[in-house]
Amino acid sequence: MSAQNTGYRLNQVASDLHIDQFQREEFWPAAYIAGHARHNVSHYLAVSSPIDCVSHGHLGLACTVEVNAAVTAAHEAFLAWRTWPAPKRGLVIKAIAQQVAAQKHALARLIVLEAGKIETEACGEVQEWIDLCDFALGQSRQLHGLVIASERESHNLLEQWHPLGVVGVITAFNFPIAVWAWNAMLALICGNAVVWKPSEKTPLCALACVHLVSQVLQQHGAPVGLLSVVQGDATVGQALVQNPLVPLVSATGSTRMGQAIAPQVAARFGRSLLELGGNNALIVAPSADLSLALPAIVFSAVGTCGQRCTSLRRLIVHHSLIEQVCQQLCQIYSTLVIGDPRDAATLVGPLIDGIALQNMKNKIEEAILDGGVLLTGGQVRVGVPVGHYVQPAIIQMPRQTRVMMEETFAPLLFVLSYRTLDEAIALNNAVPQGLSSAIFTQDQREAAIFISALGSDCGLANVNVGTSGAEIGGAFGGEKATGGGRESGSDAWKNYMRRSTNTINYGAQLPLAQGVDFKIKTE
Ligand code: UN1
Repeated sequence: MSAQNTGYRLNQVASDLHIDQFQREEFWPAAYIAGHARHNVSHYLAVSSPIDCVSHGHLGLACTVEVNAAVTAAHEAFLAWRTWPAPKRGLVIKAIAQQVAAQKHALARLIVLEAGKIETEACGEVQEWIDLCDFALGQSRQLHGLVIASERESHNLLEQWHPLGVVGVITAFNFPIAVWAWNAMLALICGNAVVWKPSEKTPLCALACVHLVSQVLQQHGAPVGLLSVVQGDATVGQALVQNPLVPLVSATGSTRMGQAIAPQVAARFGRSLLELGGNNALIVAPSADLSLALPAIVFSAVGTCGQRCTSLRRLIVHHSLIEQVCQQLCQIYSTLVIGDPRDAATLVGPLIDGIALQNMKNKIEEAILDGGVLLTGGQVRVGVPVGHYVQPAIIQMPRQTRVMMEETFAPLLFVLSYRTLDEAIALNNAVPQGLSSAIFTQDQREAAIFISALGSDCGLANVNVGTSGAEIGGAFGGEKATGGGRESGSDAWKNYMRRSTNTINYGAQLPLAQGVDFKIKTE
């Protein structure tokens, strides 16, 4: 464990971000609705950092009353906001980007303290928010519809996009800011309002974001009810999911969570946008450039302590290289600095909590019973600080067993060997999830097959790039048990709008489509 760190603490960062004003006698607000904090001192959770498990206050929990108040305020705000021309909305998003850039470092430090990720990754996460603002600003002048050739004379057939209303956003602890920002910045640019239920493990990141955005909204005369936060566990999410004034619920989290949410939203004919579990694989082909493949594998497998939905879980190596790759990976793993994420030298911070740690240990035991060989890691790191620190582990497996079918949200990498590309692709695709995948090869034929319809069945399929660390410009999401949603770049904005098809007759006749001749007597 490295010795030096700048030792910044929550009270200091909270004061840099001016959110300390919302704490009352050790209680953080249960909700922040239309610019006002709401407290609940009878129903709360302890707030602590995974770095040292020291409590720094209590988080009041919202109830259905607060959720419904936030949705009502958001709906009112939406009614006004949708009348703003999109490029004018873009100027508000531009100002948000400027504020985020000015507070980038403090926001990153809050992520470090709450999620336990290292500072460079936390800065990258805040950068995703800034990048998404830039993207949304450009999008504000490109919410294009279509003019379609009509089959009727003197007719126009148009397609327009309109905002939906209130978008409910549910996010996970591992990207406490970026994933909300992907959703919120696009939802806002499209003319919607947002009610956000963040993870109860990272409530202060949400408070900092909503405070920053609310100030910008106020400065621009935009309705401050456009963004509210309701804090709490699944019961709070449930109230959001069931509210009929929420036409779209965008949820990021486990497959189990998505399975609970989607039918409820569908039952009231709402839409869901799901970004659920991944179980990502990377293929190392015989021609792979290992000087690229090895660092990509390590970053994807141990970055964010293996707690990204895009983290690498399964490594599929050509049999001719397996010994060399395993040996070199073990050597690199032995150099990883594990410890306090505030230390500049640290590469692997803590797991989010004791449950995650126990889960990783259980999965290692199960894999060994399946015939797996633990090549390195898996030990709990004892020492100061008292967080849930673990050595990233690599297990060589004889075949793809049941334990490899589930997503273990921890730095646990399974290794398999393969002989033919078909076999490697079949292994890649043989899990329930379909988020991210990668191949390292210098053979163009192999690369092209991997990203073709006959190759990876995932939403993200990369060549000579690891499974994690996607840019915001592409559509982000995956297939199968990952939920099918696409967020962030490309045309993901369409998820936050409804399509209106308009047929306009500028002639003096009323021809019917498909040549229907419907003769009525008009005298
Ligand atoms: C997530 O883990 O939910 O591609 C999102 C990546 C990041 C986003 C991960 N840009 O790893």
